[in-house]
Amino acid sequence: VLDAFAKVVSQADTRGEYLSDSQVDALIALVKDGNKRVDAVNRISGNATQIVTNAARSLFAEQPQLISPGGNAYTNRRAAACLRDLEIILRYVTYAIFTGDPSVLDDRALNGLRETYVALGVPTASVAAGIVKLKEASIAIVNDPNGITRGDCSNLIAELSSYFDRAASAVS
Ligand code: PEB
Repeated sequence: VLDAFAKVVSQADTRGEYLSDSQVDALIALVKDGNKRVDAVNRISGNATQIVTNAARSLFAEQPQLISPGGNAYTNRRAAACLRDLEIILRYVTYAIFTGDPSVLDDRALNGLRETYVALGVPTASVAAGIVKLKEASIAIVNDPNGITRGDCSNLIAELSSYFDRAASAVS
């Protein structure tokens, strides 16, 4: 599990070199925009229940076979497991956007997740569709212009998207 700083140090040490100017510049940019990152984390964390519930509701509306008899989210127990899984993914994405590095997401959540779903008979394409819904809802909340100083968040949003995409492609 690395953050953006630890990763650069580890890479430089592997080469036995000092940090390069471009590496330092990238980290300075990350510090300068750090408040945006923390705001994004706070907004997602503070609205996590809503993000997860709406993503699941929308997934089940589009794929009603999931909650019909024989479906993988049929019975309250399985529907609850599904909501819980989406919440876990969302939580690890907030860690990744906070640290500016996906390794915590990769190591603690995505590693082996696809194999777990295949073994459980959970339809992986449906999980991926659920993650895309988490992404859309999270971006809408992070980009909400109300109650925040406006600024250019395009890089941050692109990075945030990449973590959801990474999760979706890891399971599908
Ligand atoms: C991953 N999910 C499930 C299980 C595990 C995970 C390990 C089996 C154990 C259990 O049921 O609790 N756990 C989860 C995760 C991490 C972890 C992400 C990361 C650190 O430790 N079913 C659907 C939807 C989808 C879904 C498509 C989007 O139809 C999920 C939600 N996951 C789902 C369901 C189960 C499950 C388990 C329904 C229960 C399956 C079953 O018991 O038959």
